[in-house]
Amino acid sequence: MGERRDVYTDCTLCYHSCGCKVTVEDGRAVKVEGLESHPLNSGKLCPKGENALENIYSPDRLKYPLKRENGTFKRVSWDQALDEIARKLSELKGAFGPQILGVFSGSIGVENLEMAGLTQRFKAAFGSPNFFSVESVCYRMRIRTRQITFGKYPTEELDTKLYILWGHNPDASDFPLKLALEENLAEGARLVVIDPKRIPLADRADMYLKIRPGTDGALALAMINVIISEEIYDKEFVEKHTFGFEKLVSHVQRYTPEWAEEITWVAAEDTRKLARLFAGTKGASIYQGTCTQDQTANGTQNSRAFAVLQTITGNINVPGGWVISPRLRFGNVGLDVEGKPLGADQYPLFFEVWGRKSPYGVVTVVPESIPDKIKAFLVVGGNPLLSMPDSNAFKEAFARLDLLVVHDMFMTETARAAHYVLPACSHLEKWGVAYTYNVCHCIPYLMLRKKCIQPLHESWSEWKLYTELAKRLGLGDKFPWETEEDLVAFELEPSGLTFDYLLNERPQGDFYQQKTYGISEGLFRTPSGKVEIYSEALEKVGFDPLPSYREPERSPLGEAKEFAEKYPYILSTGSRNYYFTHAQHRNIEALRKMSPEPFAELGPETAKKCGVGNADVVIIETNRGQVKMKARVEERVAEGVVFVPHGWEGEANANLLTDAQCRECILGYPDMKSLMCSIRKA
Ligand SMILES: Nc1nc2c(c(=O)[nH]1)N[C@H]1C(S)=C(S)[C@@H](COP(=O)(O)OP(=O)(O)OC[C@H]3O[C@@H](n4cnc5c(=O)[nH]c(N)nc54)[C@H](O)[C@@H]3O)O[C@H]1N2
Ligand SMILES: Nc1nc2c(c(=O)[nH]1)N[C@H]1C(S)=C(S)[C@@H](COP(=O)(O)OP(=O)(O)OC[C@H]3O[C@@H](n4cnc5c(=O)[nH]c(N)nc54)[C@H](O)[C@@H]3O)O[C@H]1N2
Ligand code: SF4
Ligand SMILES: [Mo]
Repeated sequence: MGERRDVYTDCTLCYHSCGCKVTVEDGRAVKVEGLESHPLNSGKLCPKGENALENIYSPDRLKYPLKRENGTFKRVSWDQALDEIARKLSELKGAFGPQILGVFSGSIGVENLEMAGLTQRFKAAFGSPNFFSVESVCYRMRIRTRQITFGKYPTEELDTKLYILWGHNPDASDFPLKLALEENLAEGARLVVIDPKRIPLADRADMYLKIRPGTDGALALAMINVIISEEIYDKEFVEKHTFGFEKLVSHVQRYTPEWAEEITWVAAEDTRKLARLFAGTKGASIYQGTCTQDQTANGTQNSRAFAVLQTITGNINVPGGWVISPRLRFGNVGLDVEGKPLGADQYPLFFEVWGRKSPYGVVTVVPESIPDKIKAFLVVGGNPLLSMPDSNAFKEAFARLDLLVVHDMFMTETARAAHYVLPACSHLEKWGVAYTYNVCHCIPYLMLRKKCIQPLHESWSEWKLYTELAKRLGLGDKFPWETEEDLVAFELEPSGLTFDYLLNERPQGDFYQQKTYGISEGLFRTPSGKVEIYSEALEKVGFDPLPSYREPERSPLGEAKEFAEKYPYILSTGSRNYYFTHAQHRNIEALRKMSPEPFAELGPETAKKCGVGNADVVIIETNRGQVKMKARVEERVAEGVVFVPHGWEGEANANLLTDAQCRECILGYPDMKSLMCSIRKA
């Protein structure tokens, strides 16, 4: 028998980065298990993680670079592909300037220093500010909102006394939280679910509130109203640590629970009850959907209202509340570049607050920017033709590109539209940094992502791709790392944890800092030094400085009356599927068996009204397009609402229904949770 060893590393089949142990035999990974000592997953893996090897050794992996010629792909060498890509990029840069390059990395690149960081670096080295990613459809909205409120970025912890799942279903989407919830519920933690679908966790909740999609802000405002009018807020915290509370007091007078009931479908008495429960619990947290609230018309203001609720109940920097995690400093892989990314002028707060800039452009403006402003597009680890809103608009726009390059492990819908498709290494085939500080519930933990096996086929890591491409563009000096290990050592340097230490002494990873609770001097890095209940940052860009409510643009109560006649049902897309990450993993047989096909879900009365029976094939239509899939008549779903899952290809692609023009007004995020549709039997 040859060499057999166990390697401690992380799973990156979604962004959670659970710890795992990979057994490697004769250079082949043969087993993946959960890593017992990892604080996120304590030895367990979700079904995706358990089946990781089927993904890595899939026969469908891209094996070598491909070039599209006359509508078909032919095999080319890496040298040929990169030479030609570099030539085209140089030509376009010479003729139109460097900003015509757009780059994109997807959710697998969020927090991934090597993928998103190097992608960011590459476009800056080239001279373009146009870095797009899932950041402008997902999660950054809450980071931004908490930054303008707290000057920092507090997050919920895994353990708390009161979980308020507000459009968040950890059973499907948040494995670490699912594990923690199980434990804490058994020990008496309380649970509230606010969701238009009675998710299974709601059956075990103290309260379940069936809310109309897109109206969460109204409920949150009514809760603030109750907490203030019944004077059950944390007076000491408010007095010492907040700015603008008096203005909030008069502002929320009109947002009574009765006002909210008409909008949200939540009974006024339930709103009062929840407000009292929340205000009466020290160590309570709102777990807002990771993207749910972001993808509604009132997204930024919803996040603001949640931040204010945490604040006035004194649930900031207490165990079980929202906690400011110590920041880990990494070597800056990104680079500064002149100019603003597309979308920064329309949505200035997304780009900058108090001089602190972010490198991201707003992805909803991409379709309208091609070909005048963007002529070449590089996708590294994403599938925008399926995942971004309005697939038809993206498809038509991508067809106008002079150059589309995709680096992926598989032939995705986006790859099929590309001029060049380049094979990517999986996470087991390259070095990296795995850390869990923000999306992962405030755990300051870091580990080395190890290269467990050699790259399969002709796949390359992001480091190799960018280094080789940069050389051909005369930008080699911007990618100075001789090896992937050098790059990772550079990233780690400011953290004080070295590559060798994490490889040899703490292969299972290490806490990089202690969390501290309580409010210390200078904690809130806002202009007032306090929690800004009243936000001048918002006021400055023309929006309500206090949390407010806006009806969804596509709404039965809104202005679009004739719209509502044609599309009478509320459409929510993209509730997560436990077995897949977005469009990925459909090729893993064990997972596909668990979820063989997509279903549109609707309540029994709604189904009856539109003549749809269980398992009928239906057509769901919006102003942007239609999809076809089977219906599941499900009494857990609020009547009047249709749920369509995302990530399925072809005629079941949910983003044929979404609309890149239907955007949240402050940060430009697409509405994917409260649109309007019709549904009929096919
Ligand atoms: N309608 C609707 N649409 C949605 C959503 C919704 O709720 N509703 N949710 C949105 C959200 S929140 C998000 S975050 C986005 C996600 O959008 P994307 O991130 O674009 O979606 P994925 O399908 O995960 O695409 C990731 C791609 O990266 C590839 N990949 C995996 N590992 C590697 C690697 O190491 N290197 C490289 N180069 N490639 C790799 C995978 O094969 C896959 O093709 O989808 C959005 N789309
Ligand atoms: N298995 C798996 N896990 C994933 C992913 C995946 O693709 N697969 N994707 C990852 C990514 S990138 C993200 S962003 C997260 C997404 O994570 P979340 O955004 O938290 O999404 P879900 O957990 O599916 O929960 C969404 C819930 O919100 C409800 N909902 C829909 N519209 C509304 C509304 O308007 N208001 C309220 N209150 N509720 C509403 C739905 O019924 C559903 O139960 O998941 C991550 N985890
Ligand atoms: S939740 Fe599942 S897919 Fe995501 S990192 Fe953990 S084991 Fe992997
Ligand atoms: Mo996301």
